[in-house]
Amino acid sequence: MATRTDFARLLDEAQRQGKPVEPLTSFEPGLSVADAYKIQDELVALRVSRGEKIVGYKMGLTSKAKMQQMGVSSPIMAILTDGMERPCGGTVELAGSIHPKGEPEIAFRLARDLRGKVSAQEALSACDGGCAAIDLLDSRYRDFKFTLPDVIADNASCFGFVLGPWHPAPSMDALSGLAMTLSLNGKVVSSGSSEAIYGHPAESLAALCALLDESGRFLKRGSVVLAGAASPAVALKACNRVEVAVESLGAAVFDVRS
Ligand code: OOG
Ligand code: MG
Repeated sequence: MATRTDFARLLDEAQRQGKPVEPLTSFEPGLSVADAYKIQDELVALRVSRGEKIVGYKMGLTSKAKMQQMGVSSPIMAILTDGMERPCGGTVELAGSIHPKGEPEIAFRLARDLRGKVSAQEALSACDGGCAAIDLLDSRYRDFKFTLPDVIADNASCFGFVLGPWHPAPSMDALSGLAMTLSLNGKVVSSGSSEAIYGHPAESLAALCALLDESGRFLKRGSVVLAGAASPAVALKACNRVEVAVESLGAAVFDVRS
């Protein structure tokens, strides 16, 4: 029987070689959510052992649009490392990825440690910035198909992320009902509203804090958090420029190296 370490290595190799694998639940149908989070930790530990640093977290499947798109109906969290960040305005190499997608998101930056069960307002007041962000996904599973434990183990399909310029501490009101778009080569291909993210992106931040607390973790000062996509992810095929714009929070953009 495969161990958690075997599964983490399988996903790590799939990512490094750009070759898809079968979902872990096809080998282990009883794989639990708790076990999947332990595999996620081991998967990220392999990156850390290669010199990457944990810089924050992301929430996923926080909007109805995403849950419907992926057929998974529960929000999840994943771990972000510095090796995943790509500079805004820079060029991203997509060769070597399996089936990359982009999503329109909002990111937060923590000005102080935040721990335990907090309200959305409390969570937001611990932040000193918000920005438009692109979540770059690349499921390690064949055809981007998975169940809840599979996608958790695969660190919520994390491939990379791009942060736009930070805007000073946004208020609850200032973050509700913001139009969010993702454009490929200047054409809008996915759009939604910030309230599609868990009702409000700061609710997603508070939910993350509660999830981390379950395993004795917390959000450290300086951490970056992606709150989840407001609208469906889009395949990054045959495109040169990817841009996410969020009303009053500016834009994050990158060019694709082909
Ligand atoms: C899982 C990651 C979901 C989001 O923002 O909903 C996610 C996936 O769809 O592959 O990042
Ligand atoms: Mg996302």
